[in-house]
Amino acid sequence: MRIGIACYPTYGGSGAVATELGLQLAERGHEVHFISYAQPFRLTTFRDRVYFHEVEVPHYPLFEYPPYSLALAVQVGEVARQHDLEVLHAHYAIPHAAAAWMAEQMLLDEGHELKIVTTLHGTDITLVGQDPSFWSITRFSVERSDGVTAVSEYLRDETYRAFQCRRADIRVIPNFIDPDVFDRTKYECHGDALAPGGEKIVMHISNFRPVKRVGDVVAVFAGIRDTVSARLVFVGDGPERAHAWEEVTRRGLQDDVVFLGKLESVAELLSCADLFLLPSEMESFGLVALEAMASGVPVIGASGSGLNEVVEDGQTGYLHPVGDVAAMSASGTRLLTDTDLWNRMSEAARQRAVERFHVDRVIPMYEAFYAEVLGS
Ligand code: GMT
Repeated sequence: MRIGIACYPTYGGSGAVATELGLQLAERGHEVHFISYAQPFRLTTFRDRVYFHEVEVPHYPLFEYPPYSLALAVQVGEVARQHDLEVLHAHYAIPHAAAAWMAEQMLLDEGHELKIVTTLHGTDITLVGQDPSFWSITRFSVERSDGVTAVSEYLRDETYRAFQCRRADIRVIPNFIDPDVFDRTKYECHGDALAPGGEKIVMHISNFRPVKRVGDVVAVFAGIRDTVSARLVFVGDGPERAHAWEEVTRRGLQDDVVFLGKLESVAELLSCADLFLLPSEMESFGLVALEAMASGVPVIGASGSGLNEVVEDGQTGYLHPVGDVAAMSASGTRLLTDTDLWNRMSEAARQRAVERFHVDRVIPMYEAFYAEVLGS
């Protein structure tokens, strides 16, 4: 198949999933064309059958807000014409699904039929899409896509609830991992540098948006630190980093917390983690929790959203209500002080990640879905 992928190129879940999916599809013999305003951050080396098309938005004095969605629609149309694309896969509804629909309409006038598949990732539905400025276009884009997938049952149900998209038959295709990449036995752990005194390593990786509740990460760690010799390692960056640092200083934990900033070597870092914290207000899925589990790291997180479909409470980690930092600290302390329990959970986490979310199990679901949408 000849497939276009429109996605965000940045450090974040939807861009990571879109890029890994495209690379896997190319390895399976498909021709893949990425379309975005910059090279996706995980697309760093030459790969056979993989192409990148940059979207350029011209600057003009009248454009206080340069119309990226229009430039994207034009580029999707161009790439579809030049490479005879069959499917355009839009990752994150806003603006990719809307721009894809515009391109589809322009191409139809020329007799070129391009099918649009949209994958909903999370905040496009649960946060941004529900803003009154975007609600109706998000609903329209979902309903006008030829196929729609959501990364969890939670997100599918939330889409039906918030947008009443009765015309869309939303399929759940979960996120995936390559267990050969996320394998703690493959990397030399940097434990000596991160925890020079042999402390347990508690980790959080995110884009530090308010939804991640990084203040809770610090509070949960503080509770664990009361009884366990441990260090907290933050990876990533974003608007709440200053707030996280404030919480660290307010609690006098400066010597026990390290901020590494944005790093791409996530698998390597996870290989020396003992515990992963993800107390988000909401996660449609929680890809980073899956990456931690595949690396044999139990997860402590917040219940009530898509994370429940990834972390099996009491088996591969513990989930507690959003904001219940005391319960999260108690579970983390228990895990880090009971070696048998930790070994059991670490093994179960890896096993669940490999059995349910293996890349070789999930990519064929997308291939089958494209074929269904194409009617072949
Ligand atoms: O909030 C993020 O972490 C980024 C965001 C994105 O779209 O880039 O992540 C969302 O998509 C990921 C990949 O499908 C999911 O694993 C995350 O759970 C989801 N984030 C939220 O729902 C908050």
